[in-house]
Amino acid sequence: MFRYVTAGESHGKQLTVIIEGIPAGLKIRTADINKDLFRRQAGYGRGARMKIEKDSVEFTAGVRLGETIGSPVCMVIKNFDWENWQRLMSAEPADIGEEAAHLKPRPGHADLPGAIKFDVHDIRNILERASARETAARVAAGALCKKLVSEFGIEVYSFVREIGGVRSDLSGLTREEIISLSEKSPMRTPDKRAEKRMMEVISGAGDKGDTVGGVFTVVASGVPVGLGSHTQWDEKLDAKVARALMSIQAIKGVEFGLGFGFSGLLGSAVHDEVFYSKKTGFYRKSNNAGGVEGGISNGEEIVVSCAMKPIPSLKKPLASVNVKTKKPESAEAVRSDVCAVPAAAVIGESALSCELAAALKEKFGGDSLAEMKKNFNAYIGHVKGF
Ligand code: EPS
Repeated sequence: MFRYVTAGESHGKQLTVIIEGIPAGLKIRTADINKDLFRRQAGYGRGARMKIEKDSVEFTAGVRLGETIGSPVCMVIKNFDWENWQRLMSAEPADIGEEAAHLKPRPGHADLPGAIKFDVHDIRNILERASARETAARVAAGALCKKLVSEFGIEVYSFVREIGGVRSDLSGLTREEIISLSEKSPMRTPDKRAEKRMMEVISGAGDKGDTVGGVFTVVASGVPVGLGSHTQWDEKLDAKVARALMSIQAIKGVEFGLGFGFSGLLGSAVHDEVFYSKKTGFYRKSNNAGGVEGGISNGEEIVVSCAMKPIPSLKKPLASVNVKTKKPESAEAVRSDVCAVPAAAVIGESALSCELAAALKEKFGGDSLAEMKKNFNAYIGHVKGF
């Protein structure tokens, strides 16, 4: 059984993540986790909050002498901004004054449906947890899972395909070039010309108090054939990955491989024909399926893209209604990011890594990493002999 949960409010004391099902014997250091936390904080278009936070984890359970011990792994990340919010976020009863209440819901945010559902007028109770700050905890879980899946030859990376309508041109780039160019780019995109235009669009939108969204792609290479199953709807690997990605704040669309592009083309033009050679076994010359057929990984790269909506916290707010007075008012104008698509790409890597770790654990079991690898190697032997 593999699962993870997070806790923590955006301006609360800390974020916490607990991950169950990581086998014993996985070597892990805080630096492995902090590397991805740092990548998540980067990117042109982030707001002032990122200057306050410097995310790093502390392991509080499940790791001893640099190795997992098979018990639940717990990691905490301090919110440095909490210093400024202690009174407003106090766990003990405190008089915070009526004027502190956030009463004007932002269209596109969890504010209004959350307030109605949880029966609160001060929307802070909703926005604190709906905030994308929570994703730092998920990235910590993802970094641990990335380390686990790398033991099985799986590498996960991401890049930004589009921001504010500006598309990157990936033609002619190798996988290695896409990875290294994206890693160096403030937009996490391999196309320098598009990067410049994306930054212009972001600064233009920011100047007008507006926000922009975009599309990122997450890739996992080295995934063996046979993760996930066609036999039941909720065992399909693509369904599980799509759920994990869709749950990232502000994601409104998820597609595998050609995705929506499949709909207008003929079957003969899109399906990845099957070839065989003694050396490589079964293989494909294209990967429109995005590495999953019938809910099962097919041995090709898993390629999944996500559309992120523009962040709903606008400095120049949209029309709304005060939830207390019911009078029309502009939505609350709060500090936020103009664009967080590059950060979302890193979060996407984490979501995919967690699902792949879960799928590996389900298929190969094992309480220790050595046991899991033994089972994995036996299966790979079967695949090679098929
Ligand atoms: C967020 C609003 C901003 C972002 C935050 C998500 O925070 P604040 O309200 O403190 O300015 O910076 O993202 C993070 C803190 C983060 O670590 O990604 C929101 O409302 O969702």
